[in-house]
Amino acid sequence: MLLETFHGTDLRRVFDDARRALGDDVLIVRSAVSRDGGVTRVEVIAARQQDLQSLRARLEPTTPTLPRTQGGRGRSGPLLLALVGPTGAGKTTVAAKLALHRAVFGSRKVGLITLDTYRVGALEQMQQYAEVMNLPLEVVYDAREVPAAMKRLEDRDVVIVDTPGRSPRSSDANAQWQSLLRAITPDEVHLVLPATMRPDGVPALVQAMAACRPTHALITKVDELHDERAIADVAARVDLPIRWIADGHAVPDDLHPSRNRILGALGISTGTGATRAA
Ligand SMILES: Nc1nc2c(ncn2[C@@H]2O[C@H](COP(=O)(O)OP(=O)(O)OP(=O)(O)O)[C@@H](O)[C@H]2O)c(=O)[nH]1
Ligand SMILES: [Mg+2]
Repeated sequence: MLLETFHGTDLRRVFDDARRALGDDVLIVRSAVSRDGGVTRVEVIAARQQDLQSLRARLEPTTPTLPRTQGGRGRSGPLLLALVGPTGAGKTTVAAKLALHRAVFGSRKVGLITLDTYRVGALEQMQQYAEVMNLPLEVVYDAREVPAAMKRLEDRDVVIVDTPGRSPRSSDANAQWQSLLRAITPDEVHLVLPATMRPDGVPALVQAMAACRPTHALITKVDELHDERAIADVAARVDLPIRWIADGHAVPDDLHPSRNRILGALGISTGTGATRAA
């Protein structure tokens, strides 16, 4: 875990325990002293400075720049941003939030593609969003349809690509939509994962989604956490840059830049913020 909690009755001793467990670069994220029935109770939450720095370095403060010609590929046209992840993680809701949020792509022209033609109701959900948002939507069933769909969306600045949830049972279904995704050649692939998942399950999920070549992670359902610090444990395990987090059903308001929210949950704002255990 990124954050370790230490308990005791003496602050100095608990600091020492933290340093012994985490090494000399330990940072005290938070400490609390309370009196309970005449007994002093100390709780110290600590992390390795190196781990916090690597997390901080992955929290991207800005939205992507949208040149008409994408770097490296020499391709002109919209930025292609795909959302992948487990079933029910919040991909479609995030697609709508990204498309609509003024702080994300501002007044840029957004288009939508869905590859989710399997689940009953999935297409209707996306069509409803597209209609309400008044945005063009392309439904792609087959890789041969990709060029024509892209042609119809070529005047867009950004195209957000929604995908079906990863089915742990049907590798055929996964292979099918993943080959459509490869035909689209997205610039960014955000792995959408719920903050409520077990942090130690994150590496296996990243591995399972490797065929989609995720470039970023996007953590949803932060509102469902009992303790918002748990977001940092999921974020620390994913080892991908994180630009946004989502914390509710409301489209588009419940979408936020990751940086202040995750560092804020850790009680760290600017600078290192935390205290070195002296
Ligand atoms: N509490 C909470 N619920 C969310 C959040 N984002 C999405 N949801 C809810 O989670 C459920 C699933 O959301 P979808 O956007 O359909 O998830 P999905 O990943 O597209 O699901 P599939 O397409 O079935 O894989 C819906 O009830 C959403 O309203 C969030 O940040 N917080
Ligand atoms: Mg969906």
